[in-house]
Amino acid sequence: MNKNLAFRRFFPLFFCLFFVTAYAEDGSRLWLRYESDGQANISGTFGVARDELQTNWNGGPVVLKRQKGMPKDGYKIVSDGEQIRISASTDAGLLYGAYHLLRLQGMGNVGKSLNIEESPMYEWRILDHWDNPDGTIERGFAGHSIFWENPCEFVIRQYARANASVGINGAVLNNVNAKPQTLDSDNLKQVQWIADILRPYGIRVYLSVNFASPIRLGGLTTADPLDKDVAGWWKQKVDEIYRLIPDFGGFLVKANSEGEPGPCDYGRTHAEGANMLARALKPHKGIVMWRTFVYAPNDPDRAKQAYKEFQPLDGQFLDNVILQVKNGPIDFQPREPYSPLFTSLKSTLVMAELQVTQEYLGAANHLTFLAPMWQEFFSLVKPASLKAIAGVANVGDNINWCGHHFAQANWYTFGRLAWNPNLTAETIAREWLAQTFTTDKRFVNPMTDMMVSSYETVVSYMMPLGLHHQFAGGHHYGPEPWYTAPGIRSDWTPAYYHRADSLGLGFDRSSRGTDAVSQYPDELRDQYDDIRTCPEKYLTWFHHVPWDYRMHNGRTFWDELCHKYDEGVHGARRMLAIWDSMMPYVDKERFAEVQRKLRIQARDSEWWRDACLLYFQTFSKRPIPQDVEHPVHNLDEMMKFRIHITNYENPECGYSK
Ligand code: GCV
Repeated sequence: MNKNLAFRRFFPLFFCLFFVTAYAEDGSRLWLRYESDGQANISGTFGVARDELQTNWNGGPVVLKRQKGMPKDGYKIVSDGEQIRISASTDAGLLYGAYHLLRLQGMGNVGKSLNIEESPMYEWRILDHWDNPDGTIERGFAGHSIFWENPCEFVIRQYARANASVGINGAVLNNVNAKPQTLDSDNLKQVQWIADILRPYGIRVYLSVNFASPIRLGGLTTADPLDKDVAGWWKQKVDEIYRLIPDFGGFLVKANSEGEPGPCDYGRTHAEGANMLARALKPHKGIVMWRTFVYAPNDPDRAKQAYKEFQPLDGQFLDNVILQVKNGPIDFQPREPYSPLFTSLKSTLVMAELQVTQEYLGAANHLTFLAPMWQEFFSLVKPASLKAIAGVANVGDNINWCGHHFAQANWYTFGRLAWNPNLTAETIAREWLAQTFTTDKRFVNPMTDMMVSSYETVVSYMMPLGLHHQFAGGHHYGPEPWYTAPGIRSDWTPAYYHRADSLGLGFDRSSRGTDAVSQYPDELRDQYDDIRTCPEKYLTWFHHVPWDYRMHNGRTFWDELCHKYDEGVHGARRMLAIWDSMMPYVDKERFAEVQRKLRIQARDSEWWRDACLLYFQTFSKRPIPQDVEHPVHNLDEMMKFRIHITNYENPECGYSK
């Protein structure tokens, strides 16, 4: 058992013995840091909502009551100054109402009279865990899985509370790169055990499935979705699951992508594959979330491939299939325009897949608050056009759950936005800061600004002006714009994306290039197609930009690129400086841990700037402008710089030349 998990497993014991009056501020309580004497006067419906309030509410009497006719998961909170009434038509609604009240308490903001009515934008608000059966987590930066290999009931219950407190109501328990053993009868018993813990918190479980399971688990000779035996095998498997877990949510499928099996192996379409599973799930009200993250070589531009594969299938999916589309057309890059599938699938249910874990945004070392990124997405993809929301989780068995205290904010944000995508980044940051640290304005105000600007800072020092996929080979943490390897597919190398040459930088996806712009609605197509109207944040995404191209601010493109990188570095240092000045308001454990990470981030930002600018300078052959800080490394040094992939948590020990 690893150290973290051992601690967690025995945490309740430690808690009772040592920490009744005071305990280390290790982040394990997340934003649920209620302080109460447990003497609240709570009446009405029994259940978790009542327990939560009984234990954690500090105010006057609260009555919980069932009321018919309210929207699913919705609630009302009304108070006349004497008594607070929470009403909802379901237990889950009452629980969400209870957490709303506790949130107000945590923010020091309950007020005398309340009149609140809420219901979620989406019926499905799901965390996808990329957890493997051996307990490792793909792209996880916070230790091991809380579900597989020595799971602990106490931890899973705390996880459920955290999710319910922000309205998350589903969890896919395993990696989309799914092993057939997921559906093994023994494994399903463990899934049942987890489902039983999560259920009282309104959370349903889902599984990622391997499309070749009928062969690899069931002993059939084919997994062809049109084969009767194959469909029969899935039906039996689904029936077995529902006997154990009557409210099982359904399947998530990664098919014909990055080597995973799928219907195309048998000459069938994604729709035929998804519908076969959907038929098995339908009698139980289960759903299929079918991912569109495919990049088959049907077009030389990877950004166009998923659209070309799925758009022609629009209208062919059954009504319990939801296509799960990553926010951008490539792969969770620091900044991408939205995937054009969102605006082109008119007769198919679609959900957005966001990445909470910071695979491409500094892992658990960089403070990157993701709310502004997701807001940017929602500014173009209308929330109402989506059926559901999924987020790739950043949760592991690390004592602070996410590896970085501020990465907890992204988990929190995912839930809050899945409930209400119109919330602003500022509102969410304020809520989270006040509940997680202190309500003191001298802390909350500067830290809100810092969090909200962190995303732009990170994009600036990593990949400004539309750059994407400039990561090192073997991991997605540091820069290696020069990276290549013998025999590697070209779209796994940075040069495929940056296309630097003596003329300029960027991928020409305009109508003169790959014409990816034509996958967008006319108005956006025209805007992106013209280098003068294309938003500068997407410039090298859509255009091969001449080094001397004049930017809106009058600088040449090369000079602007240098300025952007430099702004990023200065932004990272400013974050450290702001945090340093927060010392009076933060406990010393979390202060020191965040400070250590912000120092890593500031150093990494220089690494990004120096590596990228020095490398691109070999093409631009232009001087770095005098008014920006000049690289402090040499390119040949940068090219020898390596980080051991196992050492993200402590990269300064992992660096080698
Ligand atoms: C789960 C990217 C990641 C992979 C991930 C894949 C996906 O390629 O690097 O780790 O696999 O996306 O979303 O399926």
